[in-house]
Amino acid sequence: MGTKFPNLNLITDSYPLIHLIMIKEIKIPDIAENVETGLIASILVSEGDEVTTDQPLVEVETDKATTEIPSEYDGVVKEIKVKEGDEIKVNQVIILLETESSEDKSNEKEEQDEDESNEKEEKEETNESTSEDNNGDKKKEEAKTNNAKEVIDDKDDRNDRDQKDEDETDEHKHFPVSPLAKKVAREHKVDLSKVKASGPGNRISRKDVENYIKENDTDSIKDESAGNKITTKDSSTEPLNTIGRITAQTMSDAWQTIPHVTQFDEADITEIENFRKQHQHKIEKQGGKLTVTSLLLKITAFALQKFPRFNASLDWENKEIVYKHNYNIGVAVDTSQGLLVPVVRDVNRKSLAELSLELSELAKKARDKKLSTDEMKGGNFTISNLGGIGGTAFTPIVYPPQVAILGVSRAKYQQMFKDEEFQKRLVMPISLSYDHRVINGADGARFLRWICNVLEDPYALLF
Ligand code: CAO
Repeated sequence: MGTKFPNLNLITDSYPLIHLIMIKEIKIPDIAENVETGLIASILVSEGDEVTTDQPLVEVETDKATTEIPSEYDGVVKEIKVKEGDEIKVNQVIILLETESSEDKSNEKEEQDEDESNEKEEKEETNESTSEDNNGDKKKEEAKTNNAKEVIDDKDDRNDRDQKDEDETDEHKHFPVSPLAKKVAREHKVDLSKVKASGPGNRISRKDVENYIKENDTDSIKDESAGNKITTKDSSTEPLNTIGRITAQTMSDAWQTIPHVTQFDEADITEIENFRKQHQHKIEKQGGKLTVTSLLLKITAFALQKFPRFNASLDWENKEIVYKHNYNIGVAVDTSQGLLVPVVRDVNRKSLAELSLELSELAKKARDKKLSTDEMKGGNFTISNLGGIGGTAFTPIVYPPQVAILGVSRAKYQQMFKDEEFQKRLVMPISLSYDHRVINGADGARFLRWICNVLEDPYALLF
């Protein structure tokens, strides 16, 4: 990996290659299967830092994991082309690293000797040039002197850099410091000379700096257990993770572009709950769980076939409604990382048992951060069931380019007047948010009532 731009310092006939600096590109590698993008979670080095092969340069966060991107070379960080929070793609160049060619490295001593002898030669030649008045020779000498000057300039550059490095090393002369520790120390204005090192070779690690901050009760601490949470006396901040950012962006776009209406209804699910309990063990034997959500998946697929406008998207540019001919339904899953919406494909073609197993698997995968991007693509409609948590009603936001979403709240036993008497019935509140550009109120109410009717009396499906 890495394209080379030779940065010529001196190549002439009379002077051998003295110092060849290469610029290497550090790119985002293939992080994981199906992962094309991520976020720069943190930058672990600064421009001008000297780095070694395998030293972590940046931390990249994807919806699956946080990964360190190591350096592939020894060198000096010339340019950092990204900043924390930037979205990056596989193969994107993130850092330019200045490296010396390998011959130079192995011949460092030789190079030093060469430098010295060049200087000597330069001196001799300059002396000689004063005694010679031959024009041709003079030109040659001038050329040599210019070349020699390049050597000196180059050496000066290096000396400058070496001096700068030395200053930095000087600062931490007796205590080597990891780049991450430097970064945290910089952020919290910690004097590294006061930090006790615990790493091998007395190296100060990030943990050492954080321990120092905690012990000394400085006004802010970085709490690793809570991600990158920064707590001060008065407030705390935590950068959004990838899922958080994507969700925030999607929700904000949806809220700004889709005129939402939410319709509420409730379904008496007493009978279907009895059915669920009766057949639960069959699905459990196969490793899945027959739940309200899997029943709703099946019923919703029927509803989408009956009401095709809900299985569509709006092509606003061409002022068209695009009807989908497959029945792929997303299910909102609450995970420790945030909201994920895996998609169950071809729901209409699958049995209730298959759907229950698939939903259990997808929800587990989502919580284990094992979902692929493909498994979250292509949904035409979404179900969000918050009933396992609680609540009486809510207004879910439509997930673009879809046009509607079902919100399910907690079923509760209620007294209901039915068949000329009060009965104890299990009643589940359901809401439907829809894009009012595509769906009108009457259609919304009809769609939701149809689902409630089927939940109340699944035999209605036979008609
Ligand atoms: N009313 C009452 N109880 C309900 C219920 C409801 N609407 N929905 C689920 N439950 C019960 C289940 O019966 C189960 O009870 P038992 O443990 O006694 O069997 C319990 O709650 C947990 O259900 P579950 O989560 O195992 O199964 P599920 O298929 O119903 O839900 C899933 C799966 C993935 C939808 C759910 O786990 C989840 O993550 N929900 C959160 C969705 C979310 O975050 N939405 C917000 C998105 S923003 O719009």
